[in-house]
Amino acid sequence: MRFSLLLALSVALVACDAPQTGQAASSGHSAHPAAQPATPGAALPLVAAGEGLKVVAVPGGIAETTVYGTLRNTSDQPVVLTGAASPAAGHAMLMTTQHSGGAVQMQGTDSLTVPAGGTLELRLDGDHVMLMGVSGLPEPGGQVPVQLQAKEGQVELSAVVTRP
Ligand SMILES: [Cu+2]
Repeated sequence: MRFSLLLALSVALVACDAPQTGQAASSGHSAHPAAQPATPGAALPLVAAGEGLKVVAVPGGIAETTVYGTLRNTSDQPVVLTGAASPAAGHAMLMTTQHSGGAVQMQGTDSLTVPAGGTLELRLDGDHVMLMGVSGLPEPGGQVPVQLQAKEGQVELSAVVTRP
């Protein structure tokens, strides 16, 4: 009786752990092993703040544009973004902007962090989400879904197309 109960328990644990394996292996903190890990695929606790997210309209022939605006983290844990996607773009990436002397240089980054309970400002000349291979962007005033991704899950927000 006791044996079969233990067996059932361990099977349940294995089944429970399986989808978490990759995350557990790469997670840097193990201070609370008993705490419930975030569920992969869960909705990230991010909302658009201020005037919301915007995406810059591009003339025909231009296939790259920028998503900017303010993201607010409504949780008490930092959200580390690791990627982005949009149905209006073939590819999306996180970028930072370096200002050195008079030069301004954009470069890809592996992550952008929205601090716990705080905001991350996405700017044309700062941290931003770059859409590449853009096609079928609506006219200014239209909206485009932008998915933000982290290890713990993702969230889909809406960006309003604005004139450059
Ligand atoms: Cu960029």
